[in-house]
Amino acid sequence: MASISCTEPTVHFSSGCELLRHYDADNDGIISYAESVKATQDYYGDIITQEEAEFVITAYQKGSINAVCPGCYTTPTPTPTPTPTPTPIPGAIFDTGTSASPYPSLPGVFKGKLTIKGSGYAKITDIRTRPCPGAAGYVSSWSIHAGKGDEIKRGTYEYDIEVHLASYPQFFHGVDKIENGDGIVKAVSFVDANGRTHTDWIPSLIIIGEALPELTCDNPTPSFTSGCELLLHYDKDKDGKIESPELSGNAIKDWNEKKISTREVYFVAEAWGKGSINAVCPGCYTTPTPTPTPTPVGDITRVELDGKLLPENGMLDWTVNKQAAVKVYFRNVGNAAGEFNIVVAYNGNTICNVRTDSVPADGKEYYVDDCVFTPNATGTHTIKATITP
Ligand SMILES: [Ca+2]
Ligand SMILES: [Ca+2]
Repeated sequence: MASISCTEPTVHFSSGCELLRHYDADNDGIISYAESVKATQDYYGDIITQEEAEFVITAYQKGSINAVCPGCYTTPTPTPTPTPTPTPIPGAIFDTGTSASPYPSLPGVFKGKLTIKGSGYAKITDIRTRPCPGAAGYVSSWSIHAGKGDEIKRGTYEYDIEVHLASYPQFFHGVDKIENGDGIVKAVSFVDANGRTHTDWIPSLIIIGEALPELTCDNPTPSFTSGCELLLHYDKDKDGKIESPELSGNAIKDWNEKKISTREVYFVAEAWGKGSINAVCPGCYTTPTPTPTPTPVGDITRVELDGKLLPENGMLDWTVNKQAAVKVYFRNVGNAAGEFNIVVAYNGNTICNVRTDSVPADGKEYYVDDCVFTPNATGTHTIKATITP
């Protein structure tokens, strides 16, 4: 087992010296009995290793920190009064502040829930941390579950964050959340570099962001040419309203997949809540002009019997026992091509029943001539042609 060195990193501290200084709670250069007991308790609480605890106990036994690590403890210079106020970090919209007892520390992955107080919207542009004394703790990468562009709505809304931390970042221990006037960060888990999960460790976090303007009906949104177009896009059934399935099944789904922004999903939700698109963007939705149902419509234009035009009243002399040809002219005056049934009858008796091929709706005249009959009586009779699709 490697022994602890005063200058090399230990499992949870940037050096053996920092380990001893951490347990010297009253900063007098001496590990008291009570301070050594705290180290033993932390070992039994799985917060530090046995080796680290033994190193602290050694300093207790030897009477001072510098007896173990020469030069580690320096008499603190008197603090000037008043205490200088910490320099605000440019762009910080929420800062957990500095941890008074930042060790024990380890690299690892922190998962938590972030709330930024106030009103309106902000874009999260960076998440940073503070290093422990003597270390270089930093954020290597971060993500926030907040839709396209990492936009958040201020207020009471919680967003899942994941922060990957390197070296020895500052931690708050034994806490489930850190809250101040700007926001709240809640602990979900911190999985350290040794694979151990802590549910009450929160790193010092600085959330950098910028305010965002509200979306409007007429100006471009992050994903659409206007707020109106955004609402029309999610009105999938084109009825001028955003129904619950259009909000949850389409807009929120797209937000989850980072296809639209938080401002956009709330804009759609506003139209859902108000019951119509035009309640949010007056005049945005217009009733679509109904497209006419495609229907073929037949129109008999004239009927010929053996090449002679049947007169208007449909009556013509004919010769008994002589086969006569019937030719029926017609047009399709509808708005869709279609086949037609043409029925020719005289005195109520069907002479023939013809099915046409598909006829284009071009209004031009077509005809059928495969209809014959043989009159069995002389005289003048009524002949009638009808057409149906
Ligand atoms: Ca002490
Ligand atoms: Ca709808």
